[in-house]
Amino acid sequence: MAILPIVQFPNPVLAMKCQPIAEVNDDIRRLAADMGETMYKAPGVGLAAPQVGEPIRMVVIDVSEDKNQLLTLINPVITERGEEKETGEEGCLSLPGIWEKVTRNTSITVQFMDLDGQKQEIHAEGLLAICIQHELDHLEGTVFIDHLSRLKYDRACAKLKKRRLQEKRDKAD
Ligand code: K1U
Ligand code: ZN
Repeated sequence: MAILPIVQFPNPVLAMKCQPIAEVNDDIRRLAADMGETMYKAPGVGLAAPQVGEPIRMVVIDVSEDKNQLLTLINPVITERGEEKETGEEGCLSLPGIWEKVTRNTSITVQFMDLDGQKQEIHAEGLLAICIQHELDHLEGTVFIDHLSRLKYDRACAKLKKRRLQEKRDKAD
């Protein structure tokens, strides 16, 4: 297994609509394992394939306390959304240091393929539902700050730029 570099916003791969996975083979299983390891190391609760430079429809998620419930969703589709919505703070490993409020459905049903190529369906609520929606947005080329007003989006980009400049300066010192 390997820790992969996480692509940083605004890399164009983060704005791509990702392609469906035609066959779940050993290459896909290896990438899923590497994505899981990369997510745990970051640390994060989710990671989408475009965040490691692969514009394909696969995400890994683990919202468990003990970090022992890794979910791999291949070609996931949200088939049902509950009526209720909630607004909560989100972050993203591709936009480190940025946390902003986003409104999402509190419960969803998702169909996907597992690592054996078998069709599965789960009903998700709470953080799992939020995280799935955040990761599935990545597969459409959407990052969480795309949900913000123009003003808040611009502020987030400016904060990111400032943070990166500071990091560069710190490295040079
Ligand atoms: O897509 C990503 O970059 C992963 C992202 C997922 C996410 C976080 C919060 C709300 C919705 C979706 C992250 O994992 S950001 C890091 C994070 O949440 C975290 C960091 C340290 C400990 C626990 C969580
Ligand atoms: Zn993200």
